[in-house]
Amino acid sequence: MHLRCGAFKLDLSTPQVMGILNVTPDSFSDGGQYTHNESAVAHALQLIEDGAAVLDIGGESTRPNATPVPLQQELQRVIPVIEALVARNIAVPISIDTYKPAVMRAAIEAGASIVNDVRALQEAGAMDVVAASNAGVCLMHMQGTPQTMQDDPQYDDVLLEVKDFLRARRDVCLAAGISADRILLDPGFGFGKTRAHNIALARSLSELLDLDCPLLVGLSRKSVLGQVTGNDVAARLYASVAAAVVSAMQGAHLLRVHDVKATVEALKVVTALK
Ligand code: 7PM
Repeated sequence: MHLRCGAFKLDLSTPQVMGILNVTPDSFSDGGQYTHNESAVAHALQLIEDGAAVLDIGGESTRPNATPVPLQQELQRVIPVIEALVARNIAVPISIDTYKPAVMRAAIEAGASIVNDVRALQEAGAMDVVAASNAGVCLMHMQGTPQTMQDDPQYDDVLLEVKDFLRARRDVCLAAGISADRILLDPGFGFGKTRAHNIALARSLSELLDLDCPLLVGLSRKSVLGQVTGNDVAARLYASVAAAVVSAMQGAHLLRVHDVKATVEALKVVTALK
């Protein structure tokens, strides 16, 4: 099992980690663009040293409840960081977390190798941008929109609905000429799902392997882990590592996490004991 993405062929025969690169503007300082870029690059190099196989960089626009980030601001936040990392010849692919085709195009042009799209390329023009490139793509399931999705999510059968959606989006990609080995599928934990929905999905994750694409799982620090442990977001490390281990044991190929070092170490045990 592998993912073709840009110039990379990512080996997913053992579970790997996608490190979440922090490019959130620091509310305590006003360091400007240069400080922003410098600290993002330093964080990225640390994530690689910690064992990340992919870096995921996002300008915040895909976050639940986020106030929409204007296009120019999103571009200004992420593109210089991608350029700086590519200039350093880093050994891992860069993923761009966006649903906006213009950001996808600029990021790929700057050297990003994967498009991580919480809207699964449903935005007008997004499919064409990825199809015209050799980038990989992560198709994520979401019910509703980030602004309202947690209001009252409802499913008859959450696994079936997520699986049908991911199959349909995968098939649209295949028809557009994006081969299956460029596609990651992601059930989208926390995106229009209650605690019960998230737990039902996590329990039956392996069912999604039927779709014949590698699976990406993002449970790191998510609210379902807060509901289970009673811990706030700053104290969800152990729960996040446990969730990554359980997901990997169910067949997840790529774990999107904040705490790369701890997760990579835990996944080594999963790999050794499998
Ligand atoms: C606040 C709440 C801030 C939630 C950030 C988040 C995923 C993703 C995100 C995921 C993929 C987070 C989320 N989650 N992309 N982007 N899969 N593919 O915890 O689960 O980072 S945003």
